[in-house]
Amino acid sequence: MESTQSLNSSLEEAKRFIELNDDFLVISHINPDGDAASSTCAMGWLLNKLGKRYVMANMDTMPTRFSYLTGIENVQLLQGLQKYEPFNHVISVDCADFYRFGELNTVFHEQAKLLNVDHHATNSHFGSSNLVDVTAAATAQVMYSLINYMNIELDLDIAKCLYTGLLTDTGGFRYQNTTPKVLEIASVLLSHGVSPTEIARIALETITPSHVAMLQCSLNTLSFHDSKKIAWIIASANDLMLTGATADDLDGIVRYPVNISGVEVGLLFKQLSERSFKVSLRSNDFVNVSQVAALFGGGGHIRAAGCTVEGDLHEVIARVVSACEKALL
Ligand SMILES: [Mn+2]
Repeated sequence: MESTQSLNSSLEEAKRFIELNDDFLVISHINPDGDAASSTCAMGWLLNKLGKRYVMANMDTMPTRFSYLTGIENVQLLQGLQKYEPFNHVISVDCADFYRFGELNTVFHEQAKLLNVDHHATNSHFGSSNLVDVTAAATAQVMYSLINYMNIELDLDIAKCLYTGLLTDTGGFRYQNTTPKVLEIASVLLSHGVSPTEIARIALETITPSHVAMLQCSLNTLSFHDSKKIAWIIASANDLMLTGATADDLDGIVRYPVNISGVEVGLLFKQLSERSFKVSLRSNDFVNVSQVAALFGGGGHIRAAGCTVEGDLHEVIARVVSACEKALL
């Protein structure tokens, strides 16, 4: 969003989309994270306040850690949508493009109108209406603006929801997107009775037994480049199977190599099949890991990126580490 004026006109557009229609389908991206879960529930909460009929859905089950979010138990999977008529009015939250919500588009009416509510800089404005604020740290922040704009009073349920989205998308108010505005909103949410300790513990700190088991296995594989500026760990298919770790359980494991003092680039090699590895790349101060990932057909952000590389494990490691080594020069 370039200016306050265009943000206001998008807010007005979103308000009209909601007020003038009914029977909405509210969706978010595959593998939902804290912001996706929070903004889905926040949109449901808002529609409920306005007396609208709606169905919330996602391709994947909502992470169990977010079970305290208002209405999350009502988020349906694709198969649960078969009993409804195709949806004429869809609201997507936290999706940068039309493909992020997976096959949920199979339940859209062919003339369906879509309201796209998001904060990603890469958002393609794929909706028939778009409320995209790229200055917002989270879609939860965009939802806060919309709820305010529509003059709906906050309660503890929605405050917990929005706080969760802000907290998770800012990495616990630590990332660069932790703006004065984010902390102002967080302050308002706290004044509605949100417990910061409780939400931080559930949303950020609690780890699953599978996560710990996987961490144990992968730390055994910790290796360094001669310079000690690149460090990596491996999540082998065998360890993934033995520990039962899901993608969610692997979350954050790549922070271990990059958090070691003196290390600039941290890598996680997750084995997808015999000769295919998903590589997560993280950096601290100067290496643009999205450029390194792009060399292998991947992408992402300057400090966090990913790519998939085919080959024998040792050859894959050698190729990626050598690309990182060049980026260090
Ligand atoms: Mn987000």
